[in-house]
Amino acid sequence: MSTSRNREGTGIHTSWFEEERLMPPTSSDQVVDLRSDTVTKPTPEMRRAMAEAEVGDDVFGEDPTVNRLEALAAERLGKEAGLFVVSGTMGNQVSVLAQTQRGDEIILEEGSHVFNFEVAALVVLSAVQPRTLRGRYGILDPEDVRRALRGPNIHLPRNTLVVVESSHNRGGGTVYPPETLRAIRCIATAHGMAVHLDGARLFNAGLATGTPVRELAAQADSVTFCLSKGLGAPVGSVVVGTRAFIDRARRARKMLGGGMRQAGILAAAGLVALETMVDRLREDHENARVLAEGLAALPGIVVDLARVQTNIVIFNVERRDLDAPGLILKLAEQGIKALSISQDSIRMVTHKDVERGGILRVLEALRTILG
Ligand code: TLP
Repeated sequence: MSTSRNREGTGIHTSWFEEERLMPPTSSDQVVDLRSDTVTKPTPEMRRAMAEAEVGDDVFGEDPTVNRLEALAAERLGKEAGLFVVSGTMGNQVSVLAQTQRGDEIILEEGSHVFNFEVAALVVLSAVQPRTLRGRYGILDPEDVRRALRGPNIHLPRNTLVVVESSHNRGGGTVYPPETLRAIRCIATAHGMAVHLDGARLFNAGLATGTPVRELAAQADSVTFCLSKGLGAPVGSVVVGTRAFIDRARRARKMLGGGMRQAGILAAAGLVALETMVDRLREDHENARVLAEGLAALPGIVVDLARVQTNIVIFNVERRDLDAPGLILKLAEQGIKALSISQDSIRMVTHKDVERGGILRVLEALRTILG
């Protein structure tokens, strides 16, 4: 396995870097790239907005475009204030830093991004103890959260934070029903705990549940959402919460080296993302459904259609002659990119830069490969 290229593993299984090295070169206009919605390119309108952005030094609070983005994000999510950060990872980690003390225990789902894919930052930066619970396709049962709570006892860590993720990446893009989020919030509040919502794909979750994002956000004290995934901006995420929380998160961002200067160039694209790209996520969900239904009809492919709720499709390869990494390589020969996330499962993520025709091409290629 190549470790030098191992920059952004998305699972326990990392051989996809090796797969990618073995992939034949294809010109980019022929490629259907379903590895992630992070591969989306900025739109012409974003590039124009970036070129024309009014800027200032954001560490002095003087970048008008960043200030506008933070205010708009807070307003959309019904919170007091926002903070522009470089990534979803930074958003989650400053949120944990701002809401915990060393030695606290935080509760989160065992497949969550914060626990699995943020380079153990929880332990390194916040020095908190993660207590993982098994959810159903990533979605926690509020009763499990209640049962996991510890009482006041000198021997025990303090429970101060619950982290939920919606949509849930490793769950396969599954979303929290609003009433489940509400129940978790009630339990947390009753025990003096905060809730952080990793809403990297919060707008997907909003569409899928038919719930305004501010109602989902209302069930959390802090929320991170990404501009650079399905919404198509080149860089950035926003954290929102109370003004006091954002003040602490801003200090944490500075400590991590995330204080940016004329960041309005990036925030300008984020504003376009937030203002114009949310509703079209619907198309990504429709494409994911077409993809999943097509996959379900293929020999040796197993996909749980109930799990396909947004723009992520995770399916299993159950054949003697081919495993998931092998299938990835065969797809790559036809200019189709996806990720194997274990020896027998593959993740495909739909997004704005793959239209329906691309999805049909993937299904056609799979039909040929799988016979
Ligand atoms: N997810 C990426 C990879 O890092 C796995 C992807 O391709 O799906 N929360 C969730 C739920 C995420 O899915 C991600 C990124 C993040 C946080 C982190 O965002 P970034 O990559 O901006 O740090």
